[in-house]
Amino acid sequence: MLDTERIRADFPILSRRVHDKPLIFLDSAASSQKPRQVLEAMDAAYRDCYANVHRGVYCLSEEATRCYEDARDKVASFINAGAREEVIFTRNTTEAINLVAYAWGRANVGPGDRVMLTEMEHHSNIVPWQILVAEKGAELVYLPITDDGRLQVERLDDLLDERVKLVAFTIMSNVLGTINPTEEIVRRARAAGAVVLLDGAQGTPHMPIDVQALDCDFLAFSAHKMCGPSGSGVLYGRKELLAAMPPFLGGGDMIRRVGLYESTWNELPYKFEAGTPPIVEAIGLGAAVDYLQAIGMENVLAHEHATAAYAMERLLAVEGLAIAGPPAEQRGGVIAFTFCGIHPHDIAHLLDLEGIAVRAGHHCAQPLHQRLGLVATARASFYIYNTPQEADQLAADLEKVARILRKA
Ligand code: 7TS
Repeated sequence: MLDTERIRADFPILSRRVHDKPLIFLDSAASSQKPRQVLEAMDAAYRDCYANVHRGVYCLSEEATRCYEDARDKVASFINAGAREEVIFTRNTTEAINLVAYAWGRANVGPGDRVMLTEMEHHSNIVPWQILVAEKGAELVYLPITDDGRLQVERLDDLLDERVKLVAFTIMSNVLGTINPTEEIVRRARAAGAVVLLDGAQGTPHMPIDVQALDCDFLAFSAHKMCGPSGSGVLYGRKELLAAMPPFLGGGDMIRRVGLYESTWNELPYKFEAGTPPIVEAIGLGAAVDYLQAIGMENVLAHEHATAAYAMERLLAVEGLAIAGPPAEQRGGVIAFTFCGIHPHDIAHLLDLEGIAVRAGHHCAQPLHQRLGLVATARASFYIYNTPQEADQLAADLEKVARILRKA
């Protein structure tokens, strides 16, 4: 089990008050808070060794380049990439998925081809593929979910035929909390000849990820959901695929030679890192990886299973509350719910007055909400710094919300 008290002490923001109540932060699925180790690493990078990377022959630029490239090594080891050049720094998950949709998709998807997604995807793993298939005369197919929010894996055999060129799906749902049987789906998709992209925006912060064991072709994730800064994300790609892909964005650093009418491309990973990268943000991601690895990703996952199970039990005891998604054993620390027909924005607003931050809305998963017959949900998401007492407080304050609205 995690030493939550010690972890909490690393996060300066957790000691502040909101509306004169202690902050209870339950929106880490949107973006996590940052430990002082990450803040200090970024502060030190700006104070002590800041310069642009890959350009200078002077000391500061060489130091900054070393720190930036060290961060790449840390990320490569965190996801067990086979080679450091398979790790490309992007701005976030969304940009990483778009990189694949534009660079790989435009070269490999044609008329009549299919891209397979699932009904539980975030808009970031839907819209880039809609743009691609519209441009190419290809089509989208969706692996359906069950009413309790699990993928209907048994439908894969019907859907995976030779037209499916890519299967792109999330490791963990940002609404249902469902942890998908990722390894099995990757194996079956690849056996059917498809390339596989994993949306790791929710999976990577919460569980051990080994891209070689998963045998995926691409993995996209964001630093800001895993204790790192905003403005930094990662695309992992299998070397052979990345090497064969044309560039995504053109500009400085991604070229080998530029003529007036044509150019040639830099080697991996720089071919996909056009322009000045988010240097200090990548260094911050490296520090976040160190921080999470010191805790141990197995421990992070165990803490989430336990916290989600406890929070679900407490919330289900609140009259009129219904939780979307599967039982606790099959999910991470994300709990989306409806409550007594109260609009989720009202729930979030009234909880905010008690110092509790939850998200309300469709959580960038409108097709999923439509499938579930819901317009919106309130969502509490738990991370390494959340405690069972915070789940107790959430349940107690929801009861208070119901009392206030009943009187109104
Ligand atoms: N994929 C999933 C599964 C996500 O949960 C998110 C962000 C993204 C992709 C996009 O990540 P970004 O860093 O590029 O924005 N999810 C959420 C959320 O649930 N609430 O706010 C952002």
